[in-house]
Amino acid sequence: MSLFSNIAPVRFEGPESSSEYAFRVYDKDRKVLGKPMQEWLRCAVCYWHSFNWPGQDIFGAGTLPRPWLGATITQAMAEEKLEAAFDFLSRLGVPYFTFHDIDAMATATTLKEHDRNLKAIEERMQQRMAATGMKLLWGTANLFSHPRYAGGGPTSADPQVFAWAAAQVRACLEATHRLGGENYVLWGGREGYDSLLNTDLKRELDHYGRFLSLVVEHKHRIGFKGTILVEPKPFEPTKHQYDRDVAAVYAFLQRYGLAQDVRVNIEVNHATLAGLDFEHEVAAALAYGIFGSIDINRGDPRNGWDTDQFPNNAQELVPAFLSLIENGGFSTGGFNFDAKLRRQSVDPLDLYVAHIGGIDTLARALLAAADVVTERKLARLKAERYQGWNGELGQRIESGALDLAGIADLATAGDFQPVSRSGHQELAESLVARHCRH
Ligand code: XUL
Ligand code: CO
Repeated sequence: MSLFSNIAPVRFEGPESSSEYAFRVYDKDRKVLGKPMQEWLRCAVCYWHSFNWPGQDIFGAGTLPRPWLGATITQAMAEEKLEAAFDFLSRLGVPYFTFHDIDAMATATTLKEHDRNLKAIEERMQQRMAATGMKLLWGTANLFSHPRYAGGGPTSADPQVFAWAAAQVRACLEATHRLGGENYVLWGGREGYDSLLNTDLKRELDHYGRFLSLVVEHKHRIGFKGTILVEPKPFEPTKHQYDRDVAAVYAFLQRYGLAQDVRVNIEVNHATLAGLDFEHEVAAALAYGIFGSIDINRGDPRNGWDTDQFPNNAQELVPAFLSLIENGGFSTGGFNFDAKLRRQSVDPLDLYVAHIGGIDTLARALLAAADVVTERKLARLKAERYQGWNGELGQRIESGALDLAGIADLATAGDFQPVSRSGHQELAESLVARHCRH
């Protein structure tokens, strides 16, 4: 029995269901474009917001009943939390979860204690995973909450802090590996600055590059086959985060020779905060060859901070789903609900309602995108728009057969007068909107 036991396992009941504790659209085995929904979505519940956050904000204390939390977490409290978490996960019926080292383990003050406590909870986790069939989408080390990380971890001005971060990541990467995790995430929590006046930007970037190279090296040394993911975010908590968006991360990875080894975990609201569309970040990551995974929590369009809300607008997710489908889905990634309840959502069942609504939203977006793809009109519209590039001129330019002067001479000699053609944006938007009916 746990706080989350007061509910039967959540099932698919279809759109006519009158229950708030059933899926209306998400039918895990239903085939969509040849693949079960569960495999398209690969949903994960995050440990931190769901089980390790009592609902405090910068103005007030925790509001949510989370009896296993306190200023210091003992092993017994960590185990109670684990039991409650796995009770929730197995009743919800998603295949994956995600965690930070310190979300799950007993509080530690030294590195020796840290390793010991992480190992102790890892063993319990392993047992619960075996018993429930739950899998780990990714693990990550928290390098931002403790005061030692106030100036960052790998980008700290103090090499001892860098070393602490290295020790935490080694332990968590190895634990993730033993738990069969499919990815390992590094969110640059405080890797950035509040003022350039006291910051050696070049040196910090070099340290960050060094750190990431060490992580990749260690991954290969221990035989971890999962993907290393960096999670872009433009600001908050720092004024400027080095991993500000997918393009910045790609430039960084190129600069430090890591573009083959590291991919991105894109979060919807981090894109919004960066002034970008979520679908832009997905499309850019795919174009650069670094698409990895998604944190599917949204922001509030009128708030400039990270509200971490559950998604509930399927239509606005369809463009990203179109890219995802074109990519054939995720490889090791998935949709992680890095989302939290509102502070007044004190009913333990609210956590179910939030995830059920979010998962159904993803299922709706998937079905709508699949309909758009099946109809093929949008694909034709795009293909026709670029058809000139399949002709002789386009092919000679794309293949590199012509230099700048060659192209200029052709244009001049041929007296090129390009004809205006419609981009059909309104039609493209209608083609998406009309399928949002699931
Ligand atoms: C913070 C955030 C993190 C990462 C994991 O904005 O998204 O929860 O996903 O550290
Ligand atoms: Co996140």
